[in-house]
Amino acid sequence: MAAEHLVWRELTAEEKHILEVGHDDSNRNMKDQICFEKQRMIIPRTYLKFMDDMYNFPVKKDDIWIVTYPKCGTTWMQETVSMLINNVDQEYGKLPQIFRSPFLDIDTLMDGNEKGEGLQVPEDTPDFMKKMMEEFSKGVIPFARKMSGRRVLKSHMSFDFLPPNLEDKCKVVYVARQPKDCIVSFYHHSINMPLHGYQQSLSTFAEEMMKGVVLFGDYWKHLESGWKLRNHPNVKFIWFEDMKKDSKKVIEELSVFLEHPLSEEKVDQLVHHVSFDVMKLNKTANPSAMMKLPEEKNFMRKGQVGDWKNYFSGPELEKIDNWIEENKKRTGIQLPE
Ligand code: PPS
Repeated sequence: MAAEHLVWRELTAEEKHILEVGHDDSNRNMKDQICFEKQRMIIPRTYLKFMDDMYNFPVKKDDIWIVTYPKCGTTWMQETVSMLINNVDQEYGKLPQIFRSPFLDIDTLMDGNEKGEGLQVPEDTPDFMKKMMEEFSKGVIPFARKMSGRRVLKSHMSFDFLPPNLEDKCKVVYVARQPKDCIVSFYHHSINMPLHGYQQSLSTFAEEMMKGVVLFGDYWKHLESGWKLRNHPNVKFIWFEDMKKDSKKVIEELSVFLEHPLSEEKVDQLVHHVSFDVMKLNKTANPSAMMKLPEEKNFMRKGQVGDWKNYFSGPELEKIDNWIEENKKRTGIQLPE
């Protein structure tokens, strides 16, 4: 089945310019992007190769899809869910998270990336994992299709791009984060990750977020696609901020939602396992290890609520706040306190 509702256009001269000057040459996919206007999705052209396979991905009833706009708590949720449904088994947790919970869009970002930077297998990797990596490198979608057991799949694409009526077919967890922290986190990710090669200031990045001219497009369009489904019985809509406030409560709710009961002891173990400091040191859960990132570029940066206060003030803050207010009014979305 072709994804006929997914109509794309070339970027305008202004959009092209933003991406062209915004990125160095470390990943040409960041400069060569297209726009799906209706969804306000901006994505490397390479997505066109994977679009139909993604849309037609065979969903299983016991799948769990984690759908998020970037930097909203995806990795944290992937670790939580994949360990929850495996009874917080530490042996299972030794498998790198990318194998336990593959990122279905990763080939779009990496495809044809000549420098090949990104995921690297450490020398001491056991043979069975090298084999998994080999399979993974051939294509994440085929890899995910072949996964056995209950699958935990991650995507940053909004719902129009995912298998149709996904929420009727399996469980979906949508994680959202308030926009100012998302901007700050996304900016740092974009300058720190070799796959991105962003080279402008935070102020410029914030402007681009407000225009929706960043990888994975418009924050609000994406959030709206999850917000609309928040009352669906197969969808769990979770704020990053609520995970911070009471991670135990969220885990208990997830355990009910995913129909996977955990003892009180296991819940406590999981709360500990996914706490920021523990996850930061966990080489299989923190993507920094596989990317061989130096400490100052750690993927697990701060993990805080309200970090934006260290970056935005004055007229810039006013502009961002106006953007937020307008979009809240337009969409009816209620952000967390
Ligand atoms: S990505 O690259 O889009 O998948 O990033 P994503 O995982 O969605 O978001 C990364 C941010 O989440 C923070 N994080 C956590 N915060 C608190 N506790 C835990 N366990 C945790 N794990 C990840 C991570 O630090 C990024 O946020 P910032 O604000 O940049 O620190």
